[in-house]
Amino acid sequence: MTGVSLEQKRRLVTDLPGPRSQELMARKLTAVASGVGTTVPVFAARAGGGIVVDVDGNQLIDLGSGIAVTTVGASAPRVVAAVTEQVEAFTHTCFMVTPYESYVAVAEALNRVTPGDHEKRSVLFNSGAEAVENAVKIARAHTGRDAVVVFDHAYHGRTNLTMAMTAKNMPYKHGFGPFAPEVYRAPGSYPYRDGGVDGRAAAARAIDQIEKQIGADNLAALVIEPIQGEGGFIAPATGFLPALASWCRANGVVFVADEVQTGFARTGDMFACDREGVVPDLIVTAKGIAGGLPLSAVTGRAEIMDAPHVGGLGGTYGGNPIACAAALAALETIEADGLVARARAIEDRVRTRLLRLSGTDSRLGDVRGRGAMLAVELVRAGSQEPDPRLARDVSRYAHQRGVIVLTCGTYGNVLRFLPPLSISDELLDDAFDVLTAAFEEIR
Ligand code: PLZ
Repeated sequence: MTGVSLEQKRRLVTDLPGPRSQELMARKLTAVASGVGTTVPVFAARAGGGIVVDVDGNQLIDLGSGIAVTTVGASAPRVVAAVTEQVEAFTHTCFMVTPYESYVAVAEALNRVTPGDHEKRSVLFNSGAEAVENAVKIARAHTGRDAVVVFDHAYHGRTNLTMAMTAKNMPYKHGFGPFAPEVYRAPGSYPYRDGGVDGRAAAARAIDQIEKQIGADNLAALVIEPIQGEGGFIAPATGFLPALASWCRANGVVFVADEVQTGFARTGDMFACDREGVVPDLIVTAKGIAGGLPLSAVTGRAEIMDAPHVGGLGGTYGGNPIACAAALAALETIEADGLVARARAIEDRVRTRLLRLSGTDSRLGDVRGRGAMLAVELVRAGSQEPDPRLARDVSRYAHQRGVIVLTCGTYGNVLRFLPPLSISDELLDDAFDVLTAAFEEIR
């Protein structure tokens, strides 16, 4: 099912990192700005299915997908073919200069697959942060209002406006201010840590604060990740998102779903909003949209999307033809290969393993997430006190044994699992055997 020629097996032929990776890391230290960190100290040579091959010939299991990007795999056959064909035809003309069909086709596809059957328009960009910024621009143009509300534990990017929207100081914001004005933060829904407040009550709490501190009349947009990603894979209590969406509708506030991390089959639905039937006014997508090529989008109600003046939206590379070709191929792969169902099957398999572990080890405080976006929040045994050291130690243990696993969370204590949907069951089982051993050995 992977369609790639890489053998789908974990195999270590050197200690990790191997000698070639160490050499490259030494070069990185003298050539690359130190502000850019790396999670796993191996350099990639090839990747596909559920495997990353490093420059020493080690084969690692990929539970990260390059942070939820390579949902269809890192060398998905349809994506490789489409990109190759496009790169031979032309690399770039700029859609704002001489347009090309694939941009229009991606917009049509996004208008079709995103939640809601109302009339939609789309616009394409390069990164998630750039698309979030543009969603705010569009909402401001439509409403004539300035304020934007975001939530505790939110992550929306690293550009100036999106730094203001992101909650966590370190490493994203520290020393990089001043930040954009008119961004306000509201309390969200964090079932593990907010004492069992249900979704409706959590929404009422947020709405009360928004009305008192901002005023609905001043609010252009409410921007929310339907499952928070970098903040800790926090799925809000049922009812939270629908209540916020209906308050927005009643108050003329543009409801923006940031599905940069959750979109395109990742959560076991095409979009995370689909689970509760929430229809956002605007939806922001990136990451999984294009099989690893840089592409992002804002899609939404035609009357909102068409509010900015002609020429008001754009950018040199937005909707680059190679990225568009990749997106059409990635979407075809998701639909033809049944990857939404595959994400649910991965959830069953991984959740079973995590619950088995958490049943015998109280340091696994909360198992959560959906589809192939699952996580475990680590705490000190018998408490809810975050344990970022354990998250770091377990992930390092896994990295040394050839399993790429990422951490996240406001407290840095969440292990998150984002395998490509092209991964085999055998690789998942092997990876979770390694993680099980990690929890047994690390005390
Ligand atoms: N919105 C919900 O998850 C990117 C960030 C990694 P860009 N998340 C990974 C890092 O440390 O920089 C993200 C996201 C959500 C927006 C973004 C931003 O997307 O493509 O990284 O700009």
